Amino acid sequence: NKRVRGVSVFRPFVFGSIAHPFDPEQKPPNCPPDHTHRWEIFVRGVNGEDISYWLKKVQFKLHETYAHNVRSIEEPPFEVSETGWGEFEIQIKLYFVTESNEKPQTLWHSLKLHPYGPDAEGMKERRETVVSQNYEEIIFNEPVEPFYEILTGG
Ligand code: SLL
Repeated sequence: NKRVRGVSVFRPFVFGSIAHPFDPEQKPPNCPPDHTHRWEIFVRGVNGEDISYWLKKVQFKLHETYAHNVRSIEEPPFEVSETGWGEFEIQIKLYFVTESNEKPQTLWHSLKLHPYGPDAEGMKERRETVVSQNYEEIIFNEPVEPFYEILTGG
């Protein structure tokens, strides 16, 4: 497969987490008693843009305290929903469509459950949704021709 020389193609996306504290009275069914939050980790397009034409699969590696802690999501939405009590680093591995010939790329995200701010102690007791997300751009340098066609809609 020939590469398109001298060309770089950028594709934007967003990845991160959103966490909601439970109402202590309303824990989800089958939820362990020490869990305090429901959270999601996700990789998505900017403004809901479809990214599945270049992103084939996302593997999220959760903390080892989770059963089946490696979660592979093969189609959009590329996200995992869980409950828990603690913050940890999540490894996110991006797999590109077969035509791309590209190796997977790894990102890291710190799952945030608690709001941070000047009053750190008090903040931990505050019950609010915590969003932690990053805008990122993936760069495909000298993509192979079939992938270049896909990327540019050619
Ligand atoms: C900590 N380093 O000690 C972190 C680890 C692990 C979080 C946090 C649920 C596990 C389960 C969970 O929230 N694990 O019961 O499935 O703070």
